[in-house]
Amino acid sequence: MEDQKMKLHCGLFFSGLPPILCLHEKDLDFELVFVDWVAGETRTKTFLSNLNPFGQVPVLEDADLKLFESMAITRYLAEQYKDVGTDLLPNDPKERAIVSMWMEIYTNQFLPLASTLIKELVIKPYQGLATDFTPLQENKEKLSQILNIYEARLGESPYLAGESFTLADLHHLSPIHYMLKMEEEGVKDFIYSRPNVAAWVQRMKSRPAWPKTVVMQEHSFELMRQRRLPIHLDSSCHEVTTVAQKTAIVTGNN
Ligand SMILES: N[C@@H](CCC(=O)N[C@@H](CS)C(=O)NCC(=O)O)C(=O)O
Repeated sequence: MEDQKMKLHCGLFFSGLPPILCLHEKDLDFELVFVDWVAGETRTKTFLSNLNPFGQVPVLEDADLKLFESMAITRYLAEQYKDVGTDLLPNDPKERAIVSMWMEIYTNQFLPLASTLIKELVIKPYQGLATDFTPLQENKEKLSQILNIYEARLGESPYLAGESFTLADLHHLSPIHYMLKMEEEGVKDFIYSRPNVAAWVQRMKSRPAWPKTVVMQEHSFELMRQRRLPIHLDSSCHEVTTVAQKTAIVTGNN
């Protein structure tokens, strides 16, 4: 019988974490296929023609559906599996519009600034490239102003869109997780110096789905570091497939 388990193709760093977190919030059974995009695995002919012509992860496969773009993936999961696990999107159109608004704020205001920090201070060092400190100062000032608005908002309600945890909160946690790992002066203080923002982050990290997400990501990273690819993990972090087609993917179809 054909295996209908959902598959999430996912790599290191922040775009992959929201779909993993969403799948755990929904308590859905899935298989994680780790893709080493830093090593060019999203640029192979196979990947481009079968999964995402834009050459990026994450990509979700759910039966006949193939979906890329992390926000499209989490919105699909929230709608398709609405009655399973945590409900991440309110029914009321006005409440739902507030969630959409904060997701737009995330994409257009928060993420460009946070992702520059992550690119310069996490990804480039990981790739063995030099950090460019020039954009960081201006970036930090803008991020600080934006987070002041978050601080005020989170003084009014425990989550961005109101009383409950939604997709809007879920997406922020991933870049914030990487920011909190940075040793660069002042970055952690963006979060910790703002009591409402700090409490919000703490509330999100206390959710049972978060440690499962981090364990899965770190386990993939560890396996990748040992070069035991390809990496297929099930929802409980067990390896479900070992070795096999990596060589075919990387060399045969390049
Ligand atoms: N907007 C996309 C961004 C995806 C993205 O940037 N993915 C990175 C990994 S975090 C990637 O696959 N990079 C490979 C490349 O661009 O070559 C999303 O949210 O899914």
